[in-house]
Amino acid sequence: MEEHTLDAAAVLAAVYPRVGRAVVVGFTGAPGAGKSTLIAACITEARQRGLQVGVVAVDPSSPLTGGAVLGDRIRMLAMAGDSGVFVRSLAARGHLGGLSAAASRVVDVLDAAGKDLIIVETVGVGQSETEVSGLAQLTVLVCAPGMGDEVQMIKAGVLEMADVYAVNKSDLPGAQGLARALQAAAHLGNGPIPPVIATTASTGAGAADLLDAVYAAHAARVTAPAQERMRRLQKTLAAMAGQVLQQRIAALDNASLQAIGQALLQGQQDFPGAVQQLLARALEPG
Ligand SMILES: Nc1nc2c(ncn2[C@@H]2O[C@H](COP(=O)(O)OP(=O)(O)OP(=O)(O)O)[C@@H](O)[C@H]2O)c(=O)[nH]1
Ligand SMILES: [Mg+2]
Repeated sequence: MEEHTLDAAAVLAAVYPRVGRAVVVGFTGAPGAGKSTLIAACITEARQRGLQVGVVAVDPSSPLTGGAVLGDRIRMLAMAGDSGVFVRSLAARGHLGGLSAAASRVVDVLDAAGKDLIIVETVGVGQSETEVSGLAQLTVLVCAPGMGDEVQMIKAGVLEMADVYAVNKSDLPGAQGLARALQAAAHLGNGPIPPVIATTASTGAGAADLLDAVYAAHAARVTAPAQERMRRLQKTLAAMAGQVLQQRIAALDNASLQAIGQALLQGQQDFPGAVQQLLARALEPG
């Protein structure tokens, strides 16, 4: 297991000199908001602009759906034989740490392989998604009317995390009201004010505007490839180290765990001390 993680690291060493050129954008938002459909519309638009596209779909919530999170439309695009589109879907098979390590490796490899635009789809608006979407340079928050989750998102701090807001399903009632609410909320953060883009993913309307907004937000950042490479290298290293640590902890023998637990229960050890001890045990050379 650990060898597997570190084998992947050897592959990455070869690709890293070429990482940092792609625009990496995360699409996040509540289940059913239309992320996959919107990504498909953006792929079509990006291909018309001559861009090579990679998509990584991540489902941290469910080991059961497998790759089902990925919209059929995206899959159809990929299977239509367009070699300019590469799609990879990742589901939570074990720990989240493993998932974000796997996702960051796929993004790095796609970048090194020359994809111009890499889109990462994550479901939901919680902590785990923030971790995964941290791989991206930019985040598009996909909202849709009638889901009643605007207020919840503001609470969760997700609005502040996004660089562009897409009001999808603009063909449905309530879309204009939602756009106004988002425009008002956009002014609350300290950074640049995210633009609010109306889209109807099912027809492709607004996809060109959304892509323009993504590229404009990216241009405003002006990160040199070398800087971006270093940022991503740090993310990938931290994710891999986290994965190795989780594997080591899972592999600890019951006796040592029991000894640490006993010491804690008998008051010979406090919690921070017990955690330190467990970490030290996990990191002992095998
Ligand atoms: N009316 C309308 N329906 C849409 C639009 N975009 C997507 N849908 C529909 O909304 C449903 C959910 O779309 P998805 O693209 O699967 O949404 P998602 O956010 O990727 O969903 P999860 O991956 O499950 O979180 C599908 O039935 C789509 O056909 C739109 O612009 N208008
Ligand atoms: Mg989806």
